[in-house]
Amino acid sequence: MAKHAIATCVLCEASCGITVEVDGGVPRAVRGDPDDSMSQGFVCPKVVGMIDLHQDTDRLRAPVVRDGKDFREVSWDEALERAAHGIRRVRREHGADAVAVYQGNPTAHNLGLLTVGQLVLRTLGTKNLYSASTADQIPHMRAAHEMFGHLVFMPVPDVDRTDHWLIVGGNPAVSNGSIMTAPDVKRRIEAIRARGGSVTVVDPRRTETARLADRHVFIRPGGDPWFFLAMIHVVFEEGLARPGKHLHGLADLRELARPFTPEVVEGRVGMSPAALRETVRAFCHAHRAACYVRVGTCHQEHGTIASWLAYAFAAVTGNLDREGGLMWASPAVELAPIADAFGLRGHGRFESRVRRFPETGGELPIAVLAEEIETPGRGQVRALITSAGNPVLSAPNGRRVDRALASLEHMVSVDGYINETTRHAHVILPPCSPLSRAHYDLALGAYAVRNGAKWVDPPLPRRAGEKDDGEIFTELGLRIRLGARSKGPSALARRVISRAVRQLGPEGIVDLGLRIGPYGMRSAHKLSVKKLRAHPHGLDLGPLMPQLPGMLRTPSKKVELAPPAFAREVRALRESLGASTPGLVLIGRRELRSNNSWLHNSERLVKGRDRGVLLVHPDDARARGLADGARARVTTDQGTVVAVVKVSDEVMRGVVSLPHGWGHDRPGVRARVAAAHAGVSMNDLTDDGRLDRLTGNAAFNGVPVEVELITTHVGPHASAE
Ligand SMILES: Nc1nc2c(c(=O)[nH]1)N[C@H]1C(S)=C(S)[C@@H](COP(=O)(O)OP(=O)(O)OC[C@H]3O[C@@H](n4cnc5c(=O)[nH]c(N)nc54)[C@H](O)[C@@H]3O)O[C@H]1N2
Ligand SMILES: Nc1nc2c(c(=O)[nH]1)N[C@H]1C(S)=C(S)[C@@H](COP(=O)(O)OP(=O)(O)OC[C@H]3O[C@@H](n4cnc5c(=O)[nH]c(N)nc54)[C@H](O)[C@@H]3O)O[C@H]1N2
Ligand code: SF4
Ligand SMILES: [Mo]
Repeated sequence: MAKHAIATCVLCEASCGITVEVDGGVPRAVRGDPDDSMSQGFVCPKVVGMIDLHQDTDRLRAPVVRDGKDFREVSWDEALERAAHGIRRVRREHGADAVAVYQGNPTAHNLGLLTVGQLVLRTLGTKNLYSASTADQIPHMRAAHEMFGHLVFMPVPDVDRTDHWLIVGGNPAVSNGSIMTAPDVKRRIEAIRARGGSVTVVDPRRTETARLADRHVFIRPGGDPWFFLAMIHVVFEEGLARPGKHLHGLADLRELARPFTPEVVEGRVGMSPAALRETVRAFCHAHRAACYVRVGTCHQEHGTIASWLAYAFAAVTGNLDREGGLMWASPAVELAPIADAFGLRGHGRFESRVRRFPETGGELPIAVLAEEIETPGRGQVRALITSAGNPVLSAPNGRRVDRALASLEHMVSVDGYINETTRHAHVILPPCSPLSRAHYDLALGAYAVRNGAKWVDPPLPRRAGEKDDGEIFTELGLRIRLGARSKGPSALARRVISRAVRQLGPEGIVDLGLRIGPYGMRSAHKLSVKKLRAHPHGLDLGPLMPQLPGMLRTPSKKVELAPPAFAREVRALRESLGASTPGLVLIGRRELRSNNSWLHNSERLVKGRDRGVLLVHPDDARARGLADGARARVTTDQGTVVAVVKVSDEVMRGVVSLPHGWGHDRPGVRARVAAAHAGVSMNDLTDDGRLDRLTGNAAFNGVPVEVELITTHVGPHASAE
C-alpha cells in the first residue's frame, strides 16, 4: 500500500510543500501539497529531482577514500578517522589557518549543516573560511550590515501587497526567487497586475520574468550603481522623495546622487534618459512599490554599492519597512542570534594572507582560495574541508581552483557525489538524501514574503549506515577534538556553544529557538517542534510586519542612508564613468531544470534540447558571421570554451550569455548522466581578479569576451577546449 509523506522540497528557496508517494520504502511520485501553508500546491518541474536524487545509483551510499586515482568504499569509522586524522595533523604542524573550509549553497537548505555544520566549521579557528556567499549575496549582506546593523538583515519585497514591483538583476520566474521565499512567483506577478499594479524588469536579457512583466528595460552589465544613483537623482529632482522615518544621512545621499543625471550615466547604464525617468515615475507614482535586486546586481565590481543604493532608493521613496515595499520577515526562529553565535557578523576584522582582502562575516572571498593554496609561506592552506559545494565549477577561474585542489595535502568532502571538486578529496563522507532527513527552514524563514513555520520529520527511512549531515559533522567534530587546543577569549564561548549544540542537536536547537522566539512561549502561538508536528502542512504566521526602529542595530539606531565606506566609493564611480566599455561582455543565466552545478545526473531534468547555448544579439552575430547552430570559440584572459550559438535579440547588443554550472567532462567525475550532458563551464572564462571592491564577491558578469566563428555547422554539444 502506498503511503503519502508530507515534506518540503529543498532544491531552491521557494521551499515548496510536497507530498511524496512511498511504496515499499521507495518514493514513486512527488506532488505539490495543496494544504501547504506557504505554497498551496505549487511546485516547479525541478521537484522530480527530489526523487531522482534519492534513487540515483551514482550517489554515494557509503564513505569512500582515495588512494592515488581510485576511490574505494570503507566503513564510517575508517573514513571519519582518516578525515579527522589529516585535519589534526595539518593543524598541529602548520596551525589552524592551514585548514580551509568551503561551504556551498545547499547548506542554506540543510538543518544539520546550519547547526552542527556551522559549529564545527566556523569554530575551527581558521581564517580561511569560504562559502558560496562570496559568489552570491555577500554584497546585499554588507549593505544590510552598514545600513541596518546586521549582515543577515536583508530586506524582502512584500510582493503580495505591492502595486509596483521593480526587479533588477533577478529572474524569479526561473530561479523561483532568492533572498525571497515566494513560491509561485508567476501567480504573484499575475496578482499584482490583476489588482491594477505593474511590474518592471531591468536586465541585460529579456528574461522569462520580463515576459510576465509590463515593462522590460535593458541595462548594460555592471551599470546598476550608476542606474540607481540616477534614479535617486531623479527622485529628488522631480520632487518625488517621500522619506520614511528613522533615516539618517538623507542630505548626504542627495548630495552624492546630485552629479549623476540620467544623461550623464546614459553611456554606462545603456539606458535612455527617458526610459530611466519613466522607471522612477512608475515606481513613485504607485501607491506602494517594492524594489528588488538580486544576483545580477551582486555579480559585479560594485555589487555592494548597487545593493546599498537599491535599499536607499526604497527608503527615500517611502517604501522601506512599509506594506507593499521592502520589509523584513519575522521568522519563528530568529536568525541574528544564531549568526552571532557562529561569528557571522561584522566586516574587516582580518584580511586574507596573499591579496589582503578583508573578511565579511568571518569569511574570505572564494576568489582568493586558489592563491591561498598555491602561495607558499606561513599560513599557506594545505588542507580543505568542502561541504555541499562545487567550487571547481562555481568559483571564478574554476580551472585554477581545480589545479589548486589537486595540490592539497589533505581534502575531505561532505557530499553525495564524486564531482569536479570532490574528485580531489582524500575522503568523501556522503549524507543521506534530503528525503531521509528532518527539515526546518532555519535560514530561509528570515527571507520569506509571508511569515510561517513548518517542521518536517524524515519522510523516508534511511538505509542501514546512512547518516545525515548533522550526524556526520557531530562525529567529525568530536574526532578533530575541536576546542581541545583552542585558546584565547573566544575559546570559552566556543566550548559553551559547542556543548550546547551537541547536547541539543538540530531538533533541540529549533525547539529552543521556537520557544524563545516571537511566536514562542510568550505569545499566543506557543510554538515548539511538538506544536509544529501537530501541523504537518506548516503554520501561516501572517503577513510581514513593520520592524523599525526596534530591529535596527546600527550605532545611530537609524537606517544609515550614506555609510561613509560606501560614500567614498561614489567618487570612484564618478571617475570611471567615462571609462571605455569593452566590445562584447559575458553574463550568466539560470535554467528552470538545472540547479547551479548539480541535479545534472537526473535524466528527467537534463533531457531535451541543448540548453547550454551561447546567446548572441543579431547585430553582434552578423558582425562575426555567426548564425544559429554555429560553433563559436569564446575567449577571455582566463580561458576558452566552445559553444553552440543561438542568435537572439533577447540579449542586449554587446552582451552574450551562457548558463553556469556545467562542464562535467573532467576525468574522475562519477555521474554518468551528467557526463553525457557535460556542457562547458562558464567559470573557465571568469576572472578571480574581478571582484566587488567592498566584499570580494565574484564579479561573474560583464566579463569582456571575444567570440569567433569556428564552424557554421550544427555541433552536437558545447565542449571545453
Ligand atoms: N532553476 C534554478 N533555480 C535556481 C538556481 C539555478 O541554478 N537554477 N540557482 C539558485 C541560486 S544559488 C540563486 S543565488 C538564485 C538566483 O536567483 P536570481 O537572482 O533570480 O537568478 P538569475 O536567473 O541568475 O538572475 C540574475 C539576472 O541578472 C541578470 N544580470 C546579469 N548581469 C546583470 C547586471 O549587470 N545588471 C542587472 N541588472 N542584471 C544583470 C541576468 O540576465 C539574470 O536575468 O537562484 C536559485 N534558483
Ligand atoms: N559564472 C557564474 N558562477 C556562479 C554563479 C553564476 O550565476 N554565474 N552563481 C553563483 C551562486 S549564486 C552560487 S550559490 C554558487 C553555487 O556554488 P556551490 O554551492 O559551490 O555549488 P553547487 O552547484 O550548488 O553545488 C552543490 C553541491 O552540494 C551537494 N549537495 C546537495 N545537497 C547537499 C546536502 O544536503 N548535503 C551535502 N553535504 N551536500 C549536498 C551537491 O551534490 C553538489 O556537489 O555558484 C556561483 N557561481
Ligand atoms: S520551486 Fe521547484 S525546486 Fe524550488 S522548492 Fe518549489 S518545487 Fe522545489
Ligand atoms: Mo546562489
